[in-house]
Amino acid sequence: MAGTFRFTFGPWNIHEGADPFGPTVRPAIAFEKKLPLYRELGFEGVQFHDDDAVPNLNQLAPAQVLAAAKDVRRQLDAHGLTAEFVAPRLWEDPRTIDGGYTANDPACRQYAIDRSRQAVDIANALGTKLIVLWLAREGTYLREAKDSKVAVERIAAAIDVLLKHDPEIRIAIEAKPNEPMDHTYIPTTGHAIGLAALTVAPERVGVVIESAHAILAGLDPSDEMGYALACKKLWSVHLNDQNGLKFDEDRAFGAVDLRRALNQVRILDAHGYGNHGEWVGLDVKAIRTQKPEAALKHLRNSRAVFLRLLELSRGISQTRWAELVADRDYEELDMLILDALMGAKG
Ligand code: 3MF
Ligand code: MG
Repeated sequence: MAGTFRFTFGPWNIHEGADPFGPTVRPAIAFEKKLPLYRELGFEGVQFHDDDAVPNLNQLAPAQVLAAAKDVRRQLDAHGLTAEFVAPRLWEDPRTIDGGYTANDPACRQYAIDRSRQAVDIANALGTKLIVLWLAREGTYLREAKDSKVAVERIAAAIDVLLKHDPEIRIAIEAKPNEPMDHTYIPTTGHAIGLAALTVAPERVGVVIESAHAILAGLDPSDEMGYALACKKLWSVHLNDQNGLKFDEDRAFGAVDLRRALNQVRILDAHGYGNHGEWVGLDVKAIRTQKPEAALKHLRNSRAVFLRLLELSRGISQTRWAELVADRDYEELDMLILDALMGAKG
């Protein structure tokens, strides 16, 4: 069963270019100015952090937060856009400096839980039932600073609070092995799916897989996707690319390794990804050298590469492929794939 592909990105993917060693290099674009760009670029859905939808939400009363979120919903409707998910931003507030759900200070853990509960309310106002948890600071710089068993139990307990807060929401965990922390407690898809089993409603806890995060864990993103598909847990993807084990680059999809990108497209298409409403998220950033007027090309290119690889993948002779597998001639299969990637010989 072939897949159905509709695309999303988050407002943070139109980015001013700051990095840990230098300030912004492009002017900020207001959220209202970003929205019309989505359709122009071929995207139909928007991913949100809670404060992408409601800036400064910690300073607002709950009723004001909901009113602001409802206003964003009206803007989405006006542009023919859908909210894909809401993710609580649990890594910027001073109270999350030692982690959110795993912070050693109980008052800080409570802040993280309260803020996440509010993200669920924002998701409802935006019309989505999907919550994403990127567990950014749930880990350590110093192994001895936390107890890893207790930490995992605390993450599961926090997820339980959210699952009980709204019996209809589903939670997708976005695993990442490092950055900003040295090590995280939920580094891979397998860890995330294991964590689901510790919660009160495992069937409502799944994953979003980011290509770069899998690569940073030394894993192949398409195999991570296959694992999640086998477990019926692949509820979103964050496609991008990454040049080896260094900082999280969020390069355009396919920019580093086209074959690795092809295999991600192929596994999604082979198993009907998107036929139950799953979106293709592109978590990509323009490289810092890009001038302001040319700083959307990473989004355009990532989507275009996905669609070209889809066409390419579907064009490879399945008969020939099956013959080569049956014959265990993987060298010839290697060439079949490389030939497809290099285009027809002139
Ligand atoms: C970090 C990420 C995050 C998440 C986002 C939504 C800021 O490496 O990928 O982007 O994707 O928080 O879950
Ligand atoms: Mg991501």
